[in-house]
Amino acid sequence: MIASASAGFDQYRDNITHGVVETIEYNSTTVGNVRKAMVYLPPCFSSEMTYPVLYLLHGIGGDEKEWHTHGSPAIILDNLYADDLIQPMIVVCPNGRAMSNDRAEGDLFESEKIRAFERFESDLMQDLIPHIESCYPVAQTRDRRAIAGLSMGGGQSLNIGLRNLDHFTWIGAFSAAPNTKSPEFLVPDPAETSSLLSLLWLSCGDQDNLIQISADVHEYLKQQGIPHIWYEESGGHDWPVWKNDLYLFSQRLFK
Ligand code: FER
Repeated sequence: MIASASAGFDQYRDNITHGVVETIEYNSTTVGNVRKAMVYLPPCFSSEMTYPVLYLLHGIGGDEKEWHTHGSPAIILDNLYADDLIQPMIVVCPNGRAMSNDRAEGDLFESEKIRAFERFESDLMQDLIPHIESCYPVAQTRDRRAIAGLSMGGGQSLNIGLRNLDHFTWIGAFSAAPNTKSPEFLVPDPAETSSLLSLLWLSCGDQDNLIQISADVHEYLKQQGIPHIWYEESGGHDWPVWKNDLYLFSQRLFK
């Protein structure tokens, strides 16, 4: 039984040390332009340290700003850090729609835009991660990178994370969307995946129409004996669920 976030977890506290959020730009060879991402540096950030990185992905209606506009990740993580409940970490929120116009506008379900969420794997692996690792004092080993996201970003986290276990060992999918590949495709070799993973987290609101996608992945993982967390919580396809997920998932990272 996993207890949901305690009251006030997402309320700004004056009397603690705060992290810093900045917008960065990087050159994407994948898309052929300059792309934006948002970077959270933890409280007491020092370039003398070496930090692990969580890549935190948005949904179909969002962009690199979505988590910070709706999910208060900086407040949630600052509070957890003040209470000594998380490891200090850098959190990168990219734009997961890897195409030249990556704004969330027009018909979001258009096939070109859905394909752009697939193309993001190359943008992340070839362009963004190398950029982050050249600009920030971050660890460059597989056990010091995490990937998680909500909905389309949850599907991307499973699709990209499980295919690149030489780069990520902490993977989280919050309310994963229909872009999620089939569990058999995601985990063709259960023994190998089990031996490489540090954490595989699946969660979804019990009122979410997409819950069957996560439940099917969970069922397969269970059948195959692959260690993972399956957390069904009360709520729909919405921010209270994803904020609660970030609060719980981040506490398990890099420990
Ligand atoms: C779909 C329903 C929902 C779908 C994607 C979503 C690709 C994504 C929702 C979200 O990101 O919030 O059929 O197909």
